[in-house]
Amino acid sequence: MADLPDAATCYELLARMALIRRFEEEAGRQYQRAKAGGFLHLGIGEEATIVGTTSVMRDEDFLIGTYRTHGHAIARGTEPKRVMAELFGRVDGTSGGRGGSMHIFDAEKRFMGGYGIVGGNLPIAAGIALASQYKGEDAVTVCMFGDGASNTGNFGETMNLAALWKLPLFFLVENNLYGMGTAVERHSAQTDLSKKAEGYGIAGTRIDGMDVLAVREGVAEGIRQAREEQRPTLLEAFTYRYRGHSAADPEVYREREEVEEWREKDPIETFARRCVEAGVLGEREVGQAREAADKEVEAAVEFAESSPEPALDTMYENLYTRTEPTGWYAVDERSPHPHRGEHEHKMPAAARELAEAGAAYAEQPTGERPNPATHGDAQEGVEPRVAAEREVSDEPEEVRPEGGN
Ligand SMILES: Cc1ncc(C[n+]2csc(CCOP(=O)(O)OP(=O)(O)O)c2C)c(N)n1
Ligand SMILES: [Mg+2]
Repeated sequence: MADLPDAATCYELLARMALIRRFEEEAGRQYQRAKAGGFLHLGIGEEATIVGTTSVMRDEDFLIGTYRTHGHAIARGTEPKRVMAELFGRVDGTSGGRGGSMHIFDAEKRFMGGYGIVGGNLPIAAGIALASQYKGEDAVTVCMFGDGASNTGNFGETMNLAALWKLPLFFLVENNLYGMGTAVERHSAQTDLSKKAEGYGIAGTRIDGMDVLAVREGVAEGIRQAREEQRPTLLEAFTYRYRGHSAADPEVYREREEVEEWREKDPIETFARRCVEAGVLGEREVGQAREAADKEVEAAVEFAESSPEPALDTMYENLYTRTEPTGWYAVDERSPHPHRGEHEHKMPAAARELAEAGAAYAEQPTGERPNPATHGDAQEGVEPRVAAEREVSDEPEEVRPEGGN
C-alpha cells in the first residue's frame, strides 16, 4: 500500500474527490428537474481514478477523456460553476452552453474534452502528443477512456502510432466493468485490458482505481516514462460507477448486491478513514472538506441558473457549415423519438426555416415571438411531431435504440 503523503496533499485529494462527488449528485438532481438537458453520464464512484490521475499531472500536461468527464474538468481546475452552466446550456458554460454534459472543454486548463464518440478521443490524444513532440515541448498527454473503448479500431491504430513515434502519451483505462450494459467478459476476448496493447509495443499494468494513492503512484510512473523516456504505457484502473451508464439506464444487467459491494470500497470514505486513522487529518478537517464541497456546488447551481441562454440568432455560430446550414442534430434521452433535425434529406429546408425563425425572433425582442418548432411554410397547420413522422415515410430510416448513448 502506498504511503500517505503530507497533510496538505491528503486534504487536497479528499476535498477534490468530495467536490466531484457532490457536483455529480447535484448534476443528477438538476437533470431530473430538467435544468440540464441532453445526455448525462455521472462518474460517482470513480473519483479516485480521476483525482489520483490529475493530482500528478503538471499544468502544462494535457488531459482528454470521454463523455463522463464533469469530474475530470473539475479535477483539472475548471470552476464547477462553469461546468454546471454548461450542463444547463448557458453562455457561461465551458463551451458557451453549446456542448452540454458530454462536451466539457477548457483549453486554458489543457482539458481537451469531453468526447461523445467511444474511442474517438484516442487518435486526438495522439495528435496532441505529436504536436507537443513536434514543438519540442515537455508536455505529456494523458488519455483516459473506458473498457468498452478498448474494442474500437481507434484503440489499435492509436497504440501503434504512439509506440512507433514514441509519443509523450499515457493511456489510462477506466475499467468500470461495463460498456453501457455489457460486462467486460462479454465485450472483450482479452479481459486483462492491461495486456491489450502489448502487441503494439505498449506495456501495461493494473491497479486499484478505488485507491487514490495507488492511482497517483501508477500514473506518476506512466507520466514519467512518457516525459523522460518517450515511452507510452497503459494503466488499467479498476473502478465502478454506482449510478447507471447514463440517466436513462434501467440497470437490468447487474445485481444490486454488486453495487453494494463496490460501495463498501468507496474511494472517498476509505481514504478519509485512512487519513484519520493515521492521524494525518482530523475528523474536523474531513467535515470541512465536505462542507466546502456543499457550498461550492450550491454556488455553482445559482451561477448556472442566473447565466443567460445563448441568443437564438447565434445558433449557427461556431459550426462547420457549407454555404448555408445543412442541418443539426438534437437528442434528448427523455424523448426517444426522432427529432425534426434528424431527417437528413429534409435538413436544408428545415434548417433554413429554423434560421429564419431565429432571425425573426432576434429582431422582435418585445413583440410576439415566433416558435421555431411551428414557424414557417413547411409546418403550416401541422403539429411538429406529425410533420416529423411524415418526413420519415418516403425513405426508410434507421431509428436509434432508446437510450443510445
Ligand atoms: C463509436 C461509438 N459507438 C457506440 C456508442 C454508444 N456508446 C456510448 S457509451 C458506450 C459504452 C462505452 O463504454 P466504456 O468505454 O466502458 O465507457 P464507460 O461508459 O463505462 O465509462 C457506447 C457503446 C458511441 N457513443 N460511440
Ligand atoms: Mg466502462
